[in-house]
Amino acid sequence: MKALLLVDLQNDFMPGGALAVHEGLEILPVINDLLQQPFDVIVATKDWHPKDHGSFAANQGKQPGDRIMLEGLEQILWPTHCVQGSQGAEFAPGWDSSKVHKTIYKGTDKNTDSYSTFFDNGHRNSTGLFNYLKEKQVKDIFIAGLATDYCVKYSVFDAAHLGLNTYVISDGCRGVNLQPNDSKRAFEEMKQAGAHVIEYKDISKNL
Ligand code: VGL
Ligand code: ZN
Repeated sequence: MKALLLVDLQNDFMPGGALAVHEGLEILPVINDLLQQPFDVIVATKDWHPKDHGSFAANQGKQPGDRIMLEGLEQILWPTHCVQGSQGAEFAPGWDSSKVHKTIYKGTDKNTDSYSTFFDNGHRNSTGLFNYLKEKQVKDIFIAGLATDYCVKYSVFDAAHLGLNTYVISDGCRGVNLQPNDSKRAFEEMKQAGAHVIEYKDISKNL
């Protein structure tokens, strides 16, 4: 079975949002094209933080971009984003979210961030995504969304390590780019981890 995994297509990651990926809107035509393809399973994720989340700079009396230790892990601090139940945490407009079969929530524990859609950053708890994919007998996973250099990257690493045939649709992703080449480097690291980095125009060859 083949799954499409759409990562964090939420208002706060789009232009005007709290943690905006400046080119985020550019992926929406690709996302809508992907949603026309014959995937067996379509999963979307939501970054879904309690308002007292430890990754929010404001909760630590620090600035976004500062780094702290959180439960023994280095944590980059972010602007307050994707607070559970807020408008910023809703799916962004411009893509057909009615096609999603299952939504996975992550980052719900205030003391641990969760870039990967499979496990928290400490690999201590799972989100339920892998169990769901196993139930559906998914062997191939196609991943797109936001942000290339955080949640997409770590989801791709975990998918590949879990033994899934992992494809990243590069034109269906955009990054935060705290450093200018972070997204480019992230795609290289995903390849090193065993994932296939493809473009949407090559999807039919790989589906
Ligand atoms: C993300 C930073 C913090 C992401 C989520 O979706 O890539 N990045 N929370
Ligand atoms: Zn987050």
